[in-house]
Amino acid sequence: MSSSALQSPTAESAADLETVQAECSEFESELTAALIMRPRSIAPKFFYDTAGSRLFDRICDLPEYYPTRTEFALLARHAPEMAALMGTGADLVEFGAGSLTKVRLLLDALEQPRRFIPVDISADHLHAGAAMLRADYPGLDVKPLAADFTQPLALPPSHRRVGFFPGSSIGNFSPDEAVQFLRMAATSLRGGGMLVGVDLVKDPAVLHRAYNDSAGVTAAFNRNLLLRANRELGCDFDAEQFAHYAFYDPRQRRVEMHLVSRRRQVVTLRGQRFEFADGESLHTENSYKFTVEGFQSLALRAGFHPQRVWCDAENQFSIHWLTLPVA
Ligand code: AVJ
Repeated sequence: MSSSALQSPTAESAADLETVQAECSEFESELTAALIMRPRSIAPKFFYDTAGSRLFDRICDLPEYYPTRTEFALLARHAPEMAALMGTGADLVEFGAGSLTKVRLLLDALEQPRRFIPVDISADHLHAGAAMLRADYPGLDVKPLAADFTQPLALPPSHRRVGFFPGSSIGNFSPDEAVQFLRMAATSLRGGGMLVGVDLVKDPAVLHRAYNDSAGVTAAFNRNLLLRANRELGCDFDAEQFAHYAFYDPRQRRVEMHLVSRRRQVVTLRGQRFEFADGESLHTENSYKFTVEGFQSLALRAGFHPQRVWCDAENQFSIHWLTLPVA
């Protein structure tokens, strides 16, 4: 939340303030729960405070992190076809919009989307991106929604909506959660469809490098969760005393990220003390990888009709166009 937004309580900033406060207390209760349970784990959405969103943008530019540039190239190449399938005059809703770079390729190809509704949990980052987008697309009605897209969304009324869910963020969900999310998205997108970016199974060495970059940006992104807890909740994590550990498990088809305690240590959260044994882990993220058919069967379970899929020549990444019947 920027100070200027706090000083001018427009409807938008008042709603954001509520979101920030709700997220803050949700972070506190979820982190407390994570520290009590064994093994310890927390949802990856808590990575994305302003610092975390910035670190994620740096991940997207890393030479080892192939998903962003591969998906970007697919969008650049096929945007006209994608836009034709999405149709004209619909509201475009982006789930987990981040810095709003990829959607520009679609907006350039779409003839007059009525409205663009980027949804992101990171309010500051979202509004900064929305302001830049408005400057570049003066005719477009940009209505950012600072919200957790895993929860039901209060979207403005519309006769037809199409969704955009790039980046393989869907991989953060377990397969059952992914179906749940898709079902929820389907209720908002009836009669329309959704374009979904999905990372594919591949050589584990390539996956390993993507989550263990040599510049240490992914490690910093992972540790930012602890620094965020220090900033927002007054915790006393010594982030350097937690190792970034990321590996691909081919049996579950997922990359797991952990923060592993380098020694026995005690941390405090709102006066409660929690001990980490030497080598004890806090599991911070799963990033599932899919086959094209595997993703299509999840989409089918949620009521979507897989219509078209685009993959790069090396089959690293896929983008799926899924449609929804009216009723
Ligand atoms: C935003 C969930 C798609 O899983 O690749 C990147 C997040 N984590 N590097 C991913 C992430 C570590 C990213 N997603």
